[in-house]
Amino acid sequence: MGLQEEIDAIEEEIANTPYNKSTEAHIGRLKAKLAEKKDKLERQQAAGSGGGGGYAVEKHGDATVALVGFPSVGKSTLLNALTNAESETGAYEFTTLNVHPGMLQYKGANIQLMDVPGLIEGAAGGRGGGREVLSVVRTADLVLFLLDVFEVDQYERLSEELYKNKVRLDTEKPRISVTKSHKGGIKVTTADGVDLDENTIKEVLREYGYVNADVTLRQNLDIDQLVDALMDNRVYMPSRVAVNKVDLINPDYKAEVDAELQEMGIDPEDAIFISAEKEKGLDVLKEEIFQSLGLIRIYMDKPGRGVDYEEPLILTEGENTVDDALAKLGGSFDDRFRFARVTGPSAKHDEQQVGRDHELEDEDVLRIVAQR
Ligand SMILES: Nc1nc2c(ncn2[C@@H]2O[C@H](COP(=O)(O)OP(=O)(O)OP(=O)(O)O)[C@@H](O)[C@H]2O)c(=O)[nH]1
Ligand SMILES: [Mg+2]
Repeated sequence: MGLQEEIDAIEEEIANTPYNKSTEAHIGRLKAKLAEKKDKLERQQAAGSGGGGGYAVEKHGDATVALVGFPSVGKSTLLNALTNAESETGAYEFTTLNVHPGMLQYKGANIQLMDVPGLIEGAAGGRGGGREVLSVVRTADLVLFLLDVFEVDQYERLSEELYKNKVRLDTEKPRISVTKSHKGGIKVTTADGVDLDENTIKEVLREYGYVNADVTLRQNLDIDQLVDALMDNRVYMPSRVAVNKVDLINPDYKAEVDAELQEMGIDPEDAIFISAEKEKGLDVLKEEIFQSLGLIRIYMDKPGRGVDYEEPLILTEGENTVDDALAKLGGSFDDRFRFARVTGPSAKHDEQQVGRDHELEDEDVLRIVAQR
């Protein structure tokens, strides 16, 4: 049996096995096996097509957004409206890749937007240009779905495609720790509220070759999330939904769009309604992108030059310490650092003296005091 046939057979067996407590461990094992075989098949295809897997896309700016949508929904129009794409395109090495980048400048941050048109045509099963396009999506910090106001159900196809390609949206990486041991088999410790049977967890781990190990689950996971947690090639990132061409609808139709969004699990309040062509709603969209990326602005107080409010240092909510600021500043600050002074939202009082692990917030003013 070829690899593809094996995959088909396992998928069929999973589909035909009713899920309940007595079949849970068996399904767990099947899903673990399935994930492994799919990865193997993908690696074979990558090798066959000369792709080699490690496709590197250069990142520019403070953060990257992948713009994902069906043909003709208005991706290029939006990119041109938001960025300086036309003038910048030549500067990037995307000639062999069907990806169009542009730089959005907003609140002092440089946000790279990537128009990835080939996702739907090429992605299924990783053929054609799909894999390269997906590697671009996988390295992004945010996925922005762009939907046509008359076809918002496209969202399902798009998110399915990303899921199949190991992109996990709007969810944290599952918290689980696995430590190999020398004897005693697989020992499972679970936090309160974990529904999976110990036996299921063991079966899944055995499928991945563990014989002796200590496993701790700190949160409730289903089988798919457990498999995700054990495979190290899943990427986790936030996503937002923008609905384009709203200039074409009359106000009555909006309720219908809202209902459709709701049906797909999208709160219409969270969707961003725009017209890329008429440049409507774009200010809201920019702000939502900025917020979703968790970007924060740090105004540097430079000795003798005052506070620079024009070009803030951009950090993210996850990497927002003084240490992170030093790293981003580069140069010799790091070695010569004595302390910092902070004024603003994160400071208890103006000019608060802080150390390296102080966590900065949006619009803090930061002064580094260094040794001479
Ligand atoms: N009425 C209206 N038309 C729009 C809007 N945005 C884009 N269009 C039109 O929709 C068509 C497709 O727009 P593109 O920007 O080329 O779409 P795309 O998503 O880049 O398409 P592909 O590159 O083929 O994937 C063009 O004729 C645009 O003028 C909008 O907000 N309102
Ligand atoms: Mg286009």
